[in-house]
Amino acid sequence: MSTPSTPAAAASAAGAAPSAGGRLVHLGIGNFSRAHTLPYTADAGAGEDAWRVSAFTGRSPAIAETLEAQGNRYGLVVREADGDQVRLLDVLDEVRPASDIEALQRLIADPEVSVVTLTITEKGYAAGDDPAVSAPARLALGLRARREAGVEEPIALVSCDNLPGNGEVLREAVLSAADADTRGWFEDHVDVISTMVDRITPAASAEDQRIVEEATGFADRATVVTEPFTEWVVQDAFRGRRPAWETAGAQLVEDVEVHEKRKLRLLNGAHSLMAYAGQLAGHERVDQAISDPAVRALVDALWADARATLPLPAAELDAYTAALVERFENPRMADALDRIAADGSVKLTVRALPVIADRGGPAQASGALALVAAWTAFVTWRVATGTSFSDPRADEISEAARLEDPTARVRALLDIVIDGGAPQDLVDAVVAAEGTLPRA
Ligand code: CS2
Repeated sequence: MSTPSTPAAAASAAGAAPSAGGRLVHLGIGNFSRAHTLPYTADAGAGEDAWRVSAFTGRSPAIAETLEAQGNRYGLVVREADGDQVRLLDVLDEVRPASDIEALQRLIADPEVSVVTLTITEKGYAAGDDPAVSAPARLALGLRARREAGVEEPIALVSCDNLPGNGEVLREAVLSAADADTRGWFEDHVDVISTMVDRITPAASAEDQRIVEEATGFADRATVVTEPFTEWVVQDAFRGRRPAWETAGAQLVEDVEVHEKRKLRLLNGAHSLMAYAGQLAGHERVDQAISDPAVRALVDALWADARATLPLPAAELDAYTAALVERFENPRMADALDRIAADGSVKLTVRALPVIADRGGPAQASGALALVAAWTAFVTWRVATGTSFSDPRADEISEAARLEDPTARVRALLDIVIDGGAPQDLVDAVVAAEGTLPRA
């Protein structure tokens, strides 16, 4: 399986264009990667040019068992406005639980592996340096094994999560968990790549599994459902071999930052706003929320703020937001607001707070402010009604949300989210904005 690792081989690989097949490791296989990164890799080359994937799960190992039991193939349902396109994906060679660190080290130490893609969610980058709970820490152990094996071929770590500068965030997370020798070796051997990923991927149902079986004859227990739209903008900074993702529609660019900001502040910002304000207004799904004029007005106000922070032509932003409305309105997607509501304490710092800061403070950013207020009001409502919500800091949030005095409550909630504490003008503005949100 491996080719001999020599400096000469490394030199010829350095600066190499996308090339004939290889193996990549994926960390955090979930619905999103099965609908996005894996199809791009599957479509990047066939036959001798095919790339194969060894994947690891996130915290729950369940998907590894499900996929192994069906030969690591799975069905992808692309939900078009007027019907479904179904295809079977066969790009995975193995799927292992995250806890199988030995297998990860063996793979990363193999010179045939030159790419690691990650979909570990926003909170995965702040998981610390304990390999038992942190993917970046496990990756640091893998890189240590590669260094100790004397592999000279460059390896690229490709972040596919919704964070601005996700490559830099990944670099910091891996380096802070790595031993000193691996930190010293890193610069010459490892590329860290930022990417912007986009494809809305709601949870699939048993009915979707039936649709795959009917269309293909394959009894699938790992079906994913997604929208026709897909976008991947990848920083073009690989020294080593990689799949020719551009042949599958990805864009390789020098700088992904503006693409990341556009997507995070417009798509993901609106998503989070709908997730909180939409549920407070009595909705369960994205298409219902965007069709409610009161929620739509909030989305438009958020977009007005976000657009003012983006260095892009108005016509491009008009086209982008118009396309977003269409994507959100698609009733066939049945995308649950509660899926998007998860992990608000991490998402707000990316989707709302930087917009408020770029606008010069809450008084200049009522649209982005409403997103923060929708979150504080949402968690307060969930705690008051004894309904759980998913967040890495759910315990602290619940305690803060129980405070009776509105100013003390909002301050305590925002202090969880904002390093160094929330400024008073933001706290006061959020308390006032909570009162203006539509309620069921
Ligand atoms: C959503 C994203 O879960 C969320 O917070 O906003 O999963 C969103 O669907 C994707 O980023 C779309 O590309």
